Amino acid sequence: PFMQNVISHPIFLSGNAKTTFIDTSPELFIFPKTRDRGNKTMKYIGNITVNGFPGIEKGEKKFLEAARVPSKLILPNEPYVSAKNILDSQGADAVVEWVKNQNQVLLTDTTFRDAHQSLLATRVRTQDFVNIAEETQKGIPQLFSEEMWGGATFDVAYRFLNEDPWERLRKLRRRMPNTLFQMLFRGSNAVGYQNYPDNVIVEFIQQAATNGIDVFRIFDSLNWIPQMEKSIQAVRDTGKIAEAAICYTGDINDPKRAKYTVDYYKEMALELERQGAHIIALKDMAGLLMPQAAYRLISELKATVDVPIHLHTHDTSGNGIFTYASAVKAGVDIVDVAMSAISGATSQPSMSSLYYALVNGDRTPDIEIKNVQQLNHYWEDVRGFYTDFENGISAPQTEVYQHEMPGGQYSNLQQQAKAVGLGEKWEEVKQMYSTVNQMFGDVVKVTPSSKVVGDMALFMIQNGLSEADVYEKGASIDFPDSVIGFFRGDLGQPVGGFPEKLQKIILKDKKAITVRPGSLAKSVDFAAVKKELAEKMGEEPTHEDVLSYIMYPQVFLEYCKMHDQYGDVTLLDTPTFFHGMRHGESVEVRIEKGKTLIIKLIEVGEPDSEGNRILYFELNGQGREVVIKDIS
Ligand code: 3PY
Ligand code: ZN
Repeated sequence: PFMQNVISHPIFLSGNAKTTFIDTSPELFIFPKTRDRGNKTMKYIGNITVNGFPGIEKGEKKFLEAARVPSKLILPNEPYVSAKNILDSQGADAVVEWVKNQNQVLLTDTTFRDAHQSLLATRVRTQDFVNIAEETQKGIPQLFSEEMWGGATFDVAYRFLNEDPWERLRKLRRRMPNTLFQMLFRGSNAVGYQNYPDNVIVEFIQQAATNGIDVFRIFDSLNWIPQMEKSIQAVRDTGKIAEAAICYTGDINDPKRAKYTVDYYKEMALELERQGAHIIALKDMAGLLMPQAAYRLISELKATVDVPIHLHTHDTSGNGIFTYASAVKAGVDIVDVAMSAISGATSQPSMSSLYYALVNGDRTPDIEIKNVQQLNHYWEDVRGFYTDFENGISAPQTEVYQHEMPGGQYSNLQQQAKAVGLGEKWEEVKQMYSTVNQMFGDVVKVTPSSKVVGDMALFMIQNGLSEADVYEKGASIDFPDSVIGFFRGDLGQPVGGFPEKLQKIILKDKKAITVRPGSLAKSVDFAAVKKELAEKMGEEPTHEDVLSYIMYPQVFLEYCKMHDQYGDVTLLDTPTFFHGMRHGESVEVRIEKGKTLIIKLIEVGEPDSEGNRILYFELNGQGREVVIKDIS
């Protein structure tokens, strides 16, 4: 029925309304939000049109078509029983057995997480996943999993995209009920860059599981197992799949590098299996695992542990497919790949390339390649929406074997360098990154330890410091906070311990710890934080809000402010979200089923003496004005 509110009710309009009328008709005080939503959306568009999107150079909005969604997917004759169906009906151990019984190599698609984290600064928006989610499940039901959460996606969603990452998870979960959802979990660092108290880790895992995560890839940025134990157990307690990761660094086949040997990796795998890992991931976050090393290491790991092995690499060197083909020969169970259009270089190797590398063999992935190719057309188009965030690497770079920078960090550090005016010195930054790694004792470099190495490299170049300078003048130098924290043991203990001389120089009179930082941290009182947050938000936060606020207090509050001001901007198409509108352009915003806002920008007025411009819009055919302060 048509809902009306009090001011349009006939009794009210007749002037006969008494106070009892108001008491007995509370539903009349529900004011529809539509007008508000329209205004907020126009405000957002107006602001971007006038002032541009932070971090993007202002320019003409390109003419981009909506991305092509496949129309001719080939469907299996019978419904496919997926890994997700097995998890839901028989539990995690049954999935493990199912994986072990496969002859084919299984695939995880990283398009929704690591691929765009590594190529497009993690900027792909929920809407661009939502629009292809159902087709992805329909077209490739055989995927072992879709990696779609965690890593940097969590804070980037709030920080740069004005999105709630939990909502992304729920939206995709509804559209892909038969696909395992995988996330990258930084052990004691959860989805942040620092250690959190144990009860935060456990609570976060439970909420992630409740909202739809099935496979948790747990790693520690220094390969320090004490930092992973709680997470492995917490995932097991939810009934989901605990995939514990070994981060790969160095080169097992280089006789000059004695730190990270085959035996080192084998021992770590055995310990993770003992800790209860359902699957062991070999996480080659920088793409350092060369083909012959892959054959050797996977063979050794397969002979050492009983659980399946899941290999992750980045294609930075251009050797990714060769590495995977060698690993497949050695018996790897699952590998990570991405849609071609968003694969290669610092991202994962291409799913369809790998398919043809293995076609007509005994371990060929059981996928419908024509479907994969059709889905790829969509990603060819979507990549065009994000050209502002490209990292500029379009060809293989074998230098990664020297600098060892993770694929997911490359574009981030590049941005960080630009922000401090070192954009021109990128080659030097890469060189220094490698020097710092050796100064630190050759550490595992992955978020957040990789960030510490990057921070130190930038710091040294900015201040014109050489390695020798650090040792000679270090006593009078204030090092970056992240570096001090690292040497204090805040991220845990590196393999082989800290280099003592440098530790003294950096810590000065501060004391280092050798125990797990989580064992010293006080548990978080969730009820108290909830109360504090409620006051700041002016409304009751959800449990997910509370967790986000604990991880990223400032970022989360900023997001709330933006959300109040602009409403749900996730519904805008991506070119409009980043570039606003052209004069005369119309966009459609589907705000709910059967309700669409049609917004047309008529004209942008000249600024008044205070810089305010009036923007003339039409909202569903009605003229509207929005005032925007020009700060561009
Ligand atoms: C992350 O932690 O975000 C990573 O991608 C590590 O490889
Ligand atoms: Zn990765």
